[in-house]
Amino acid sequence: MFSRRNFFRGAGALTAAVSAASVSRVALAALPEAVQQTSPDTQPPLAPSAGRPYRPVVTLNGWTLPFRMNQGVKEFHLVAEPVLRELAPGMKARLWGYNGQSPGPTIEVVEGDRVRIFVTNRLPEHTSVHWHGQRLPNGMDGVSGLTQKAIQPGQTYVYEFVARRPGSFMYHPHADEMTQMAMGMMGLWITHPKGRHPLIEEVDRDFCFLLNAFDIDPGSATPRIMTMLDFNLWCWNSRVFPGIDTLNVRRNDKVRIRVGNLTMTNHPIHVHGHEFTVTGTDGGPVPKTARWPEVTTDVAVGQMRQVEFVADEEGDWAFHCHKSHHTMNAMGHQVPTMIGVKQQDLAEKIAKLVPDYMAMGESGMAEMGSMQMPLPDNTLPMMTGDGPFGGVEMGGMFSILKVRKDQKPGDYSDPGWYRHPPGTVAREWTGGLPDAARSGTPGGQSMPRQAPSETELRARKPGAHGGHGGHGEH
Ligand SMILES: [Cu+2]
Repeated sequence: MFSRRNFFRGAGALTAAVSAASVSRVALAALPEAVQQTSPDTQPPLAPSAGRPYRPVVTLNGWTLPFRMNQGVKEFHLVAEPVLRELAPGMKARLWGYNGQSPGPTIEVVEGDRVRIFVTNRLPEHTSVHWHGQRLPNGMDGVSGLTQKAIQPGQTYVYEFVARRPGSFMYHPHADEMTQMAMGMMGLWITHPKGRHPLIEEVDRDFCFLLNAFDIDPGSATPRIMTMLDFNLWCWNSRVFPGIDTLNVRRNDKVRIRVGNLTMTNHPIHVHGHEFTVTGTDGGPVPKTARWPEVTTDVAVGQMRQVEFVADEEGDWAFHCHKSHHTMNAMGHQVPTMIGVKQQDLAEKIAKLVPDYMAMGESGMAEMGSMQMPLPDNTLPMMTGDGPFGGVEMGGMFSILKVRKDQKPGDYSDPGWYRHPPGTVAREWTGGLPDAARSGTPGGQSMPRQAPSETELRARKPGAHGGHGGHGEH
């Protein structure tokens, strides 16, 4: 929950050290409170304390920054600082973020609001904040060197503009971006419409999260910032499965999910059991004539996608990035394909040299999800997670949409696993099996071959006994 400690009370040394900086002590005393968040759990929606009403969003494994109203202006206080973030139980990372977490808190305002954001820099290097997607005066755009001086360590800068367009936006540094975004500095910004909007529907549940990625060697805690593509932790809001909270909704709820991508590659975001439409981007609402149904939408780098659907099918529906390597945690790469390779003799020989050596991958990688291999401290298994029917064998960008008829309106708590009605779960077939149908012609219709080739490949089929389906090696 929030920690309402006075940020400057615990930082006397820092305040003294920066007394010569650009903001005087009197001005500091007038700053809005820098609320800190100490938990990586999804916080409940934060109803607005003043100003025009709106239905607040829920940030997955995140929270919304409280504001204070000062003579009609909504004031926020962001503190850029090093943070310790739990990526999933069992692994913490040394990141940079805002107000105690990476990503920083979500900022929620209403179309037409005048907004003032104080940004205090507690990083070891300069920074700035760019308000991605906003219409604003050029000097408030946050590009250090181009539109403002960089915010030096210890300094506080103030940004002020009117939130002109409703929609889904982001914020992130525009100073030493490669380092600061690779370290986790980013956040969401939601501008709610000020009244009924022809292209923005009211919804029952409004979720949001950012796609981000880290490269952290197993056993270490600080991201490698020079990595360009080969990240090993694919995150939603700096969390990986099974650390990502589930999206819990009531059946027939109208659901909106806003996703922003601040990684270095695209992510096709996919939901099971429902179709959605993309109703908006960071460029604004999509005209109704330009919407079509999808079950996957690609979120490219630097984009936001806002999808909507009616959650009318009860169950536990997988919700994930469709790049299979992005639903893996560390160790998912640089492992040779061993499918079909008999490793037993080899493993015994290697074990004499490397006592912990395990042969793996002979029949696919699924065994990785269940094996209890010795792991270095502070890392996660490549794939993991236990569902009601066994191992889920996932990691990274994976969560679950839980649709329940008895989920209370406004209740975001986890209802547990879905209880399937009798007869509605796929099951083993135990009756007789017909022989598999085979083509009677030796080589296609247009060009029959003259004789079977000597180098014909055989399929290895484990467990194909009793002649069903044709064993490949008789
Ligand atoms: Cu992905």
